[in-house]
Amino acid sequence: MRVRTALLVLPLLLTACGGTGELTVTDPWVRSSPNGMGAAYMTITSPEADELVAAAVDPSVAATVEVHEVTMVDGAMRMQEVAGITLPAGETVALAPGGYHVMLMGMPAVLAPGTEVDVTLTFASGAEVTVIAVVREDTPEDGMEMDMDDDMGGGMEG
Ligand SMILES: [Cu+2]
Repeated sequence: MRVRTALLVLPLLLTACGGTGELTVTDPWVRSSPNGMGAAYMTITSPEADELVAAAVDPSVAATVEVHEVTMVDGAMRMQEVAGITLPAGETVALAPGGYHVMLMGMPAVLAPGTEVDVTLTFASGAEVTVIAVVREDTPEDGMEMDMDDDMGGGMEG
């Protein structure tokens, strides 16, 4: 007696997980200092080459929001506004203390650790992403005590 074995081959349904992935922002957090300044940090991965060009928060959190980088000038840490943060395709770019950050200025109140802040990020591609960043304990020793590159004295809005 012959046993016939029918081998059923199920075609694998490949899910569309290649192609255009999504821009992802992970681990967003905020530092809030008693001097009315703070910063938002996160890591960003863009599937295609893009650039973070602007950020925004509610005016009750900070009057002014800029995209900054920290540079060393004559051994001293300085920070300055940048036109944008380049995001090479598929690479993870970190905004972290001592490097790129979303600068928060003119903060009317120090935010307590655990406070959630909506941070809206605008990219050169036109994409806009809002993330919820959580305020962490302020740790002054890792880099907020810096000279501003240009004169901030007169221009602060109150
Ligand atoms: Cu800054």
